Order: sequence, then C-alpha cells, then structure tokens
Amino acid sequence: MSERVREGIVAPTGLIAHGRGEAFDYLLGERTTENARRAELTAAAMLIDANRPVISVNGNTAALCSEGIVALAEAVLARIEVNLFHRTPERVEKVCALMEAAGAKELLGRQPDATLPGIASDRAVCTRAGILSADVVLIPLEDGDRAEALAKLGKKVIAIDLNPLSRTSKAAHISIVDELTRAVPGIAAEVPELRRNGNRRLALMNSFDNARNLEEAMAIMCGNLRAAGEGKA
Ligand code: PTJ
Repeated sequence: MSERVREGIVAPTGLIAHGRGEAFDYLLGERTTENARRAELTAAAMLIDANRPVISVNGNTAALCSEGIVALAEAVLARIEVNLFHRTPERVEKVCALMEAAGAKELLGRQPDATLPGIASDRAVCTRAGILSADVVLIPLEDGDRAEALAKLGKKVIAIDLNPLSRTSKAAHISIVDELTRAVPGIAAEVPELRRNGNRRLALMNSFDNARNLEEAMAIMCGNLRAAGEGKA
C-alpha cells in the first residue's frame, strides 16, 4: 500500500483510511462473518436487479482490488467509474490506467461531465452516463458526505466499509462490514446462483434491515473484544 502512495495511486490520507480499516478488521476477527455474508448476498441480488448499476472506484479500491472489481462488474453488468476524493488529473489517469491494466473496459471518470448535487468541491464531479444516472451505486471505502448525497438523490447505495459506525455505513441501504478483498469476490461468488432465482433475490432484498445489520456487526466486534479481555481469544 505504501508503494501505491509513492506511485500516486493512493492518496496519503488513503493510507490513514487503510490503517483504520485494518484496526476494524482486527476487531472483526479478520474474516467474513455470517452477518457480512448476508449483506454480500443481498448486495449481489440488488446489483443483478439494477437497471444502471455503477461501481465507484477510488485510489484505495484500485490499489487493493482492481481485478476483483473488474470481475464483479462483468458478472453484474455494471459500469465502473473512477471517482476520486482527492482529485487531480494525474491521479485520475493513474487510477484509470491501473483499472484498465486489470481489464476494465469502457471505464468512466476521465472526462466528468456532471456534478452531484448536494456536495461542495471536487467530490461532486462525476459522469452523466455513470454515477449521475445510476440507480444502484456500489461505493467501497467512501466518505460520508458523498454516501449521504447519493442516498438523498434516491440511489440505492451499497457500501463496503469495515467501520459500522461511519456515516457511510449509516447512509447506505446495504453496508457490507467486511474487508474489501474478501467482500468483492464474496459478492461475485453469489451472482451465478442468484441470477437464476428471482424470488430469492426479492426475499433477500425485502428482508434486509441495514440498521440491524450494523448493530450485529458492532455486537460481533464488542464480543470479540470482550472475549479477548477475558482471555478467551
Ligand atoms: O482515492 P481517493 O482520493 O478517492 O480517497 C479515498 C479515501 C479512502 C482517502 C477517502 O474515500 C476517505 O477519506 O475515506 P474515509 O472517510 O477514510 O472512509 C474510508 C472507510 O473505509 C473507513 O471507514 C475505513 O475504516 C474503511 N476501510 C479502510 N480500508 C478498508 C475499509 N473498508 C473495507 N476494506 C478495507 N480494506
């Protein structure tokens, strides 16, 4: 990861975000919990049923999981849009090149032509064909303002964020509290089976309650911490 910072793909604050993620993953037990698996299943269902699904990619996501993102986009027929918080033309080009080296085709983000309402600054910049007109947006490692703005615009938001307390996790319709490189293939793995079963997709989406999902994730972390404090872990 620090090499990717030197290359200019990951923003310096991305390294701090990465460390925050590692700390939460440690509390989670560094594994995909049953709770996260249900969120991944439901996310797969929502992406399959979307009309215009988009996966938003930032520096951290490209650095950690470029090939996984491309495979997921192909599985659910989603567009990929490079959308950076710390936006410079050089970084946009580097992240786009990394995604294309991983096989991304018709990548969006080099030429933004739209602005997301409700956000000041560069974070609002996006594309009309991608995030602006998407009905479902997958946002790995997103900042809270943009997650809230996307939800306010009526988009279904799927977050991947190891912090169940973050504004992003709270704003999303489905928050996957799992490490990115486990979560992305975890969603993709569910696609072939779910694609054949519309009733199951509907049942998963209707029964998913994100507030309860986040409470469960926090309870798992608290339980792990308590067990460690009592010498059981
Ligand atoms: O590349 P840019 O310019 O778009 O910038 C990207 C960062 C990550 C710097 C930007 O989006 C940011 O500041 O994000 P936040 O607000 O720090 O949120 C990132 C969230 O992702 C935090 O809650 C972390 O705990 C979480 N996180 C970090 N690493 C991982 C993770 N979640 C899942 N898997 C990870 N590997």
